Amino acid sequence: MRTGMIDRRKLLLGSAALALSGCKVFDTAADQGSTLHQLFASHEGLTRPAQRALIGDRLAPEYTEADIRQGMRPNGSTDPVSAAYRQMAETAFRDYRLSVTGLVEAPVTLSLRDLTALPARTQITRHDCVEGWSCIAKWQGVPLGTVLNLAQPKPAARYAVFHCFDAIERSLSGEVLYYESIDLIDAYHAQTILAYAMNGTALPVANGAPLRLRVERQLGYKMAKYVHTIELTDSLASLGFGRGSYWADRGYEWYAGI
Ligand SMILES: Nc1nc2c(c(=O)[nH]1)N[C@H]1C(S)=C(S)[C@@H](COP(=O)(O)O)O[C@H]1N2
Ligand SMILES: [Mo]
Repeated sequence: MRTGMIDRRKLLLGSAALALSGCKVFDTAADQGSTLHQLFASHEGLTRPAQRALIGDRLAPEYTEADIRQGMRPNGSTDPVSAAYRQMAETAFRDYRLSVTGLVEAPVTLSLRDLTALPARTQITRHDCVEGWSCIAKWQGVPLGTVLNLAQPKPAARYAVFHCFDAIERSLSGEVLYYESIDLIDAYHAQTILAYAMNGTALPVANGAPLRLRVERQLGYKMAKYVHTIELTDSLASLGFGRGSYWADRGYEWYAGI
C-alpha cells in the first residue's frame, strides 16, 4: 500500500547521487533552474493569488520531439483494479464514457470517439513530480475548456473536480478513489487538456488510459489519470477532507504551481 509521496525538496541529495551515478534517464529537480521555479521553490508560503499575479497567462514551456529522451515514467496508480475499469480496458475502452456534471446547464456524456472527434491540441511538455523527477512527453487531447463548454457551466461554477477509477489507498471505511480539482482559470488555460494519446500512441494504462488531465503549470499529482467524471462545483468543502485533492488532503499544496 502506498502511504505517501517523497517530497522533492527533501530529495535533492538523492537526485545528485543519481546524476553522479551517470543514470540520467530522468531529469532531476536540480536541473530545473528557471528563475520562476526557484522563486516559487523559495516562497512556498506564497498565496495562490500572489503566484497567479506572477504567472499571469504564462504558458508552460513547450519542447521539440528531440527533447523526448525517455518514456513517460508511470507513477502512483499504474493499473486500476476495479472490475468496471478492467472490463473496459479489455475492450479497448469502447464502453468508456466521460461524464460532465454538477453546476452545468446541460450535463454531457462523451465516448472516446466523441472526444477524439473534437478539435485536438498537441503539446510537448515537461512533467515534474513532487518526488523530484521530470519527463518530457508529447500529449494529445481535447482542451478541457472545449469539453466544459459543451456542458455550459453555470455562473456559480468555480472548480472542476476530477473523479478517477483508481484507489491508491484502502482505509477502514473502504477504498479512497483518487480525486483532484483545479479552478476554472486553470481549466480554461490553453494548455489544459484531457489527453487520450501520449508520444504518438493511445494513452497507456500505466499513464492513465483512456483519459487523463494535463495542467501544465502545476506539479504531476494534479494531472489526474483514469478520469471518469468531471464535476463543476462552487466549493471543495465536501470533497475528501475538504482540501480539494487526494494529495492536498495528505499535506501537499492544492495549488501546486511550478
Ligand atoms: N488517478 C490518478 N492520477 C494520478 C496519480 C494516481 O495515483 N492516480 N498519480 C499522480 C502523480 S503523483 C503523478 S507524478 C502523475 C504520474 O503520471 P504518469 O504515471 O503518467 O507518470 O500522475 C498523477 N495522477
Ligand atoms: Mo507525482
